[in-house]
Amino acid sequence: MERLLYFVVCANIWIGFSESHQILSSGGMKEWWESTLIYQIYPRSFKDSNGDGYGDLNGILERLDYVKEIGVDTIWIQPFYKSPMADMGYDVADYRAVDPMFGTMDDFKRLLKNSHEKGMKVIVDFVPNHSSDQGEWFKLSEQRIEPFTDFYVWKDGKRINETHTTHPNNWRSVFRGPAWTWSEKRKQYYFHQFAPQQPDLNYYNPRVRREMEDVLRYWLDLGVDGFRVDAVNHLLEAEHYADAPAGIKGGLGVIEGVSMVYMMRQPGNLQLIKSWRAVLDEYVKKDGQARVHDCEKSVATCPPELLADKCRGSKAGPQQPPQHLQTTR
Ligand SMILES: [Ca+2]
Ligand SMILES: [Ca+2]
Repeated sequence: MERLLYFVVCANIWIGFSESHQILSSGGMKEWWESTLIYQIYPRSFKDSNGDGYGDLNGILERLDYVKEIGVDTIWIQPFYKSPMADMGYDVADYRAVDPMFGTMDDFKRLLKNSHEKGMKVIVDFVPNHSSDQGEWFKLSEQRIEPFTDFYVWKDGKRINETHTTHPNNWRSVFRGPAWTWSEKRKQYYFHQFAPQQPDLNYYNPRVRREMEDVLRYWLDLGVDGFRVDAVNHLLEAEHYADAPAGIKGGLGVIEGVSMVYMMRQPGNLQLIKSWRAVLDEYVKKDGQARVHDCEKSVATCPPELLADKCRGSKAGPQQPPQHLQTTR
């Protein structure tokens, strides 16, 4: 999640093939996402419709004709979910709710309907690695209330003498500092790849996997045309949680002198991505309408198996190539 300092604009032509495309399209015709022009919208700064100083969903609706007019046929809307905005909305407190800053669920439905009536597609962000620490899931997990007790990555502190404990290991956050924050309430540390306000979900817990698949179904049922999946390199962590080795200063995947080798590019990430692709394919099989599944990752840190599985060689992984976000600053 190289922080998205670019607020709007990032149009990309995506090209790729998918298994579902090969099964469902006929006569060699391309699916919409194979040649569509996508316009990225950070809603908070795009267009303010009610004068409160913040862009919103109705602002996007007001400018839809303009977006269409410049030749765009797909919009990708960055997170508009309920969030305390510790990380520009990439700290989601409720995966099924619109933040009041951006409007209401009815506003989103109206925007989606109008987009479709204009022949446009709508892609939304899916932020699976972490939620907000202000969401219900984390609050319940912190209190050890089932089934949320193990929804996040909780560890005891490492004892350093009879009286003191410290972080469970030496892992560093992408945003710098320890990747662990103490919860006085639970008397344990929780893990966060990014900000302390963004606790990582525990993907070794099958309930978490099922819940996040249902989040995808929720938006697919509303009618979205696909997802841009955030921070896929960070989904799973090495299950041994051992101290990471030192890294070369300034080297790739090294933060504050510590290698990210146990925090990124874990083999299981691809299986998670494939499981989400399978959810999209459930819908493709139902109605024959293709959906897009695009994973954020940089080429530099992309797991080799993802690179091999993207695009033309794709069988069940992401449909889109990873390079598009390389255009960001
Ligand atoms: Ca507004
Ligand atoms: Ca993670």
